[in-house]
Parts: sequence; structure tokens; C-alpha cells
Amino acid sequence: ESEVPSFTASKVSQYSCQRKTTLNNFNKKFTDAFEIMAENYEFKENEMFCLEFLRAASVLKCLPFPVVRMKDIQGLPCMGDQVRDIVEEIIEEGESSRAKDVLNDERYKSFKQFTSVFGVGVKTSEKWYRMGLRTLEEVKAEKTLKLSKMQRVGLLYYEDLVSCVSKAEADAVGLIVKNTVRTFLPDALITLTGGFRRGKKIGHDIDFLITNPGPREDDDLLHKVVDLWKKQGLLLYCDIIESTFVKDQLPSRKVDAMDNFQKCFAILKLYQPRVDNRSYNASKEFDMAEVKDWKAIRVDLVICPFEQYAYALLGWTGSRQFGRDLRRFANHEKKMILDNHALYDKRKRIFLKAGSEEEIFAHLGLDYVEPWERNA
Ligand code: 8DG
Ligand code: MN
Ligand code: MN
Repeated sequence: ESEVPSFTASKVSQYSCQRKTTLNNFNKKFTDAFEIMAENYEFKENEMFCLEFLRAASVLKCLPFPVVRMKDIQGLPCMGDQVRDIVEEIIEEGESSRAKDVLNDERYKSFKQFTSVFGVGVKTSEKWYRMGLRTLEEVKAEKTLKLSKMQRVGLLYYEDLVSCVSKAEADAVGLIVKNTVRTFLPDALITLTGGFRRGKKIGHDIDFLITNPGPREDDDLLHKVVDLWKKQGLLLYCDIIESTFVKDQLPSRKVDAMDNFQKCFAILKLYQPRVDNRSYNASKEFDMAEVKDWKAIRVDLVICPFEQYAYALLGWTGSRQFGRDLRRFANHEKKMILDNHALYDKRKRIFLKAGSEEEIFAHLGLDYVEPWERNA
């Protein structure tokens, strides 16, 4: 007799760090709708409703089966009235009219376009929308707009940057990053983080965490790396944020806090000789010159002290929702404060050291969750 895997809805934790969420999502129909709703609330700066839908999406992503009846979500956490209404409609009609209304909403459509530009967030979109701008074409045509350098390059390389980064491209950039960093720091540890570490096949950027085992630190490393890329003609843009970390400071309580590591938001030129039919035409020379043989790629480089590596790795591996829930769990269930630098036990008033992600989960009393199970 075969064993039927049992599933108990009431046992599903409200925290995604107590669930395993692979990329195998049986409920995409529902979670896509929730994510559209969440994004629309993000554009309206309604954080509470935004998080409500992101949490609901995250819960359905961990289910080992597709939801086909309302009974299937009974007893699950994070299923509020708004969420249940949408689930019910999708079960009955195959789609959500509320999500469809959002997709057709003029404000949503404009914000979606605006925020797809590197350097443009909700605040800038709001400003442009209030000025009466509705499309990126209108933004580009509006010569009186004062764009930041980030936004100018965002528009300049727009097509490349909106086309997703593949794993193959991530690996190619990984080689470049490793080679360059090791020119200056031969023993440096360079780890691919973000979505690719969680097993995603595509991403919007490539994230790397860099550390140097041992005591030696090099505050100039990032500057040396980008200077070399500049000389090699590989750097299309870079914004280096200097570290503001103060030793022994308490971890940040903010659930969505940025960390204080030195980091660089860059755009690299990735050469990719492409097979292009035009190259074999009669006017060969002319056409060869016309073919663009590179792609602009967003790269995030983060440098951390070796003793904070496990915390930085956990934070930069994400997902965003997984990270939020880790911090919320630490805070509310363990009276501890977790951020990308450290874990602080408020009751014992001590910092808990960790040399690996496994040790951080253990400090928190959590079962270890593999990176590919953190796609919450
Ligand atoms: P994607 O690029 O494939 O779209 O997804 P991702 O790799 O999961 O997202 P990301 O925006 O590149 O961020 C990677 C993880 O890093 C994400 O889970 C959140 C985390 N993270 C921090 N600090 C910061 C920060 O300062 N900025 C950004 N963008 N992400 C941060 O821990
Ligand atoms: Mn990423
Ligand atoms: Mn990133």
C-alpha cells in the first residue's frame, strides 16, 4: 500500500522561514493575481494591504497541490477576506476581475512602465504621473525633466535591462567578477547570491557577495575593481555606496532595512558574440559594424567583513519575503533582532556569532531551509 503524503493546513506556519518554498508553484494562477494586487498597493504606498497580498501569495506558493476548492485553503494562515474573495472568483471564473481591473488601470499601467526603469521608484513615478505623463515615450519626450544619472542610463540601456538575465549570463559575469576581484585579493570568497542562488533560471540582475577570509580588509577593493572595468571598457554605470557600519551597534529593527555594507550597483557590458545572419550578407563590413555584440547587465556587488559573512549571505540570498519573515520571526517569537550584519539576543543581551547559515537557523531554533527552498 502506498503512503499518501499527508498535509495539514493548520500546521502551515504564518512565517515563510518555517516553510519550504521551491520554484515549483502549483498555484501560479492565484499567486500572480495576488502579486498584481500587492504591486498596485505598493504603487499606492499602502504597505499593509501590499504585505497582506504578498504573504498570501507566499503561503499558496508552498502548497504541494493546486487549490481547486475553497476547502483547500481552510485553516491556512494569511487568508483574509480580500484574499478569499479573489481565490473564490478564480476557482469559479478562472480569473480575478479585481486583478484584471488593476492591469487595465491607467495609473497602474503608467507606474508599471515608469518603475521598470533602473533608478525610478514609486516616488518618481508619482511625480511624473502628477505632471500628466503616462508612458515612457512621454517621459523621454519631456525635455524639461531633470533625470538622475541612474535614470538616464536606465533609459539608455532600457531594452537590455528589461530583458531578463539568464543563468548562463550570470555565470559569465561571475567569471569576470571572480577574475577581477582576485587580481587584487587572491583569497577572496565570491558568492552568487539573490535569485540565482535560490535556483532561479532568470533574474533582473546578478547579485554577488564578496568577503576576504582572515583579518585583512581592503576598503579600496570595490574602487579598484570598478576602475579596472572602466579601463577595460566594461563599465557602463556604477554607484558605490560606502559602508556606514558601526561596530557593536544593535541590529536594525526595520523589517525592510537596507544594510550598511559597502556596495556597488553597477551596469556591466557583457560581450556575447552573436550569430547574426546579416553578417554573412554581401555588404559584410558595414553590417558587422552595425551588430551590437554586447548586453547591458545589472550587477550588485556587496562587500562584507568575514565574521558577518553568514548573516550577509542569508540576507542577500532572499527572497525578500523570506528575509522579512526571518526578521519578524526573530523579533516576535524569539525576542531577537536579526539583520544582514548580526543577530542580537535581547534577553541575554549578547550578539550570537555564526560561521554559516545553518548556525543562524539553529540560533533561531529553526529547521534549516536550503536556498532553493527560500522562494517565498
Ligand atoms: P531578481 O534579481 O531575480 O529579480 O530577484 P532577487 O535576486 O531575489 O532580488 P534582488 O532585488 O536582486 O535582491 C536580492 C536579495 O537581497 C533580496 O532578497 C533582498 C536582499 N537585499 C538585502 N539588502 C538589499 C538592498 O539593499 N537592496 C536590494 N535590492 N536587495 C537587498 O538584504
Ligand atoms: Mn537579484
Ligand atoms: Mn539585486
